[in-house]
Amino acid sequence: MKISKVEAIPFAIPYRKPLVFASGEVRVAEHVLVRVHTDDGLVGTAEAPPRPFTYGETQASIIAVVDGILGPAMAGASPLDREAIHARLNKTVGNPTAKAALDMALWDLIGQAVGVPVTQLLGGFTDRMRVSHMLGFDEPGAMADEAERMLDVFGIRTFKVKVGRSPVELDVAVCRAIRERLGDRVELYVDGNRGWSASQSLRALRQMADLDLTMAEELCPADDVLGRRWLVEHSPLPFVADESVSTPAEVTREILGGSATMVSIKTARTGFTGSQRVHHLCESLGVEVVMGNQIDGQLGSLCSAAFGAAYRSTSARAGELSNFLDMSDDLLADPLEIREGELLVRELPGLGIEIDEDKLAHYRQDT
Ligand code: MUC
Ligand code: MG
Repeated sequence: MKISKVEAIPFAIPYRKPLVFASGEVRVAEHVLVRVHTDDGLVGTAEAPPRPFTYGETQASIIAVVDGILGPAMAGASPLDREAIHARLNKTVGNPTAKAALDMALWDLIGQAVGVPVTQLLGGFTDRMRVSHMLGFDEPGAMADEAERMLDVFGIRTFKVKVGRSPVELDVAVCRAIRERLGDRVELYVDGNRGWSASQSLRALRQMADLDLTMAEELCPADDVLGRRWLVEHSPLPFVADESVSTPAEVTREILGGSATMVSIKTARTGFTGSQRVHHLCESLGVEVVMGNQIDGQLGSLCSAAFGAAYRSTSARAGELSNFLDMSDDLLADPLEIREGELLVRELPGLGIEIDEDKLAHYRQDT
């Protein structure tokens, strides 16, 4: 089995409900579908979500790097030789979501070739993930309405609330409104996407001390090195590193440097191979993890769930797996379904992805 062709297909699907947060916003899912073909007729599939405000990648840059460098670097290799392929890919720095999508497509190929679901190849800890929903910026009442709808319709009981606006009282009021509306039926945590300074962050955490939040994510920039350490030292909550830990080495640096106490694992940026390294590293360091969301579509969410369900620590908490619910449509022939707040992994070989070719023809942007 040798890699014969690598495709990077741009597509665009509008959001019904745009997601707005401190570092940016997403109104249209302008993603890249990656297909890795082998000479024996298998096709491995994954998607790359460009996030210029986090990694500097764009849809055009992902296509250029896959078509011009990464795809040719993989050609002729066996998908089983993942470490050799990564050594070739890593001769080019950066481009995390492009590399992650290619990595996940390789695992999809391997799973199909041996007839085993990827989640079992990875670890096979459980068959499901509890789901956490991410709530983007709006007025307090509207965000409480949205959380209530997610609880009523999908049974979701964990919410990550986007914060990071000024004055901090705006987001404090949002968290208070959601807690007042849903009481102790739900878990709440916050993500600032680096929007606050260290001192604003601590002020906000103090004002929210009675709201029983479970975690605080990336409230201020990790590049504010001493301010961030000071904040983490004084934070009453576990402090999650997200965009500051896009590689295993960054995990080591941020955790040992005292700039975070938990880690968000995103398959969209570290694929399965890199996410395994992050998982094993966190396990060895005794650091808790949460499965994060890169504002993924259904393909990306399916990949996150496959990884999250594979290990004890990644499935211990609800994973952020539901933002595709805000999209107007998607590409999967057999759409994901969240029921009673849970997402089941697919029991099919590989990742169990079947693309609806009519939808792809409709949403692709290169024809
Ligand atoms: C998140 O957890 O921060 C928004 C920016 C990004 O990099 O990911 C999303 C969600
Ligand atoms: Mg985050």
